Amino acid sequence: MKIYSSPICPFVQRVNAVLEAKGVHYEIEYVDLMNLPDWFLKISPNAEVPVLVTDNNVALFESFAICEYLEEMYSPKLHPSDPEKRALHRAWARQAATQYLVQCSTQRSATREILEEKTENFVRLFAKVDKVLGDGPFFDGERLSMVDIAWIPVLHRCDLVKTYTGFDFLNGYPKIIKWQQALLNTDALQKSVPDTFEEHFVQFYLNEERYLGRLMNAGGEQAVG
Ligand SMILES: N[C@@H](CCC(=O)N[C@@H](CS)C(=O)NCC(=O)O)C(=O)O
Repeated sequence: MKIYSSPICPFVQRVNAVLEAKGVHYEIEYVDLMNLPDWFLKISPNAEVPVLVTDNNVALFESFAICEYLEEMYSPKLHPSDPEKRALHRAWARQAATQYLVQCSTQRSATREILEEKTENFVRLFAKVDKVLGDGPFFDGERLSMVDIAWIPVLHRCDLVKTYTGFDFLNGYPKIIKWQQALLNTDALQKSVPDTFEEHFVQFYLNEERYLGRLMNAGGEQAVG
């Protein structure tokens, strides 16, 4: 199977992490989002990545639907078997996924004021999940599940922003930070992005046009105060 991809797309990362957690073999082809080729537009109804072309040559789109397809097709199962628990996991996975683009937009803020305003909205996500997180290390205890994977793109990006700029979206949420650290150590996260991920991330989100880029170049949150 083949996944059509873009290096820093969170929706792609979610699908890749499921493929990695299940040990499914796949190929990756990057498409240029600024210049989408006609053949890609024919297989991607919304002109978006990810698209996963199955071994039966069927092109699947929408990351949520792709993840559910992979869950039905391949072991180990990442959803709990109990239907109520599974419904709750899907609901908490959706909380994260609906914020992928909110996080992207927050990270792209041009000024400190815009960043703070957007952060206030974005971090509501953490206040909600903080109330249901258990003792960890993962969302549902010892076992990595589908809901963890939906949170990987969000928590991975929070870590990069903190590392490079000192700006901490997770300030005040020690339980979420512990969960984030557990996820950062999984193969599913490590292998869900290309080797050049950080380079692309820094180029796109931490350039001089973004407040976070200027913060990084000034030596980070502490230096700036
Ligand atoms: N709802 C879609 C969203 C996918 C999406 O927004 N992908 C972005 C990249 S992260 C994209 O391809 N945008 C098209 C563009 O930038 O032209 C999904 O879950 O797969």
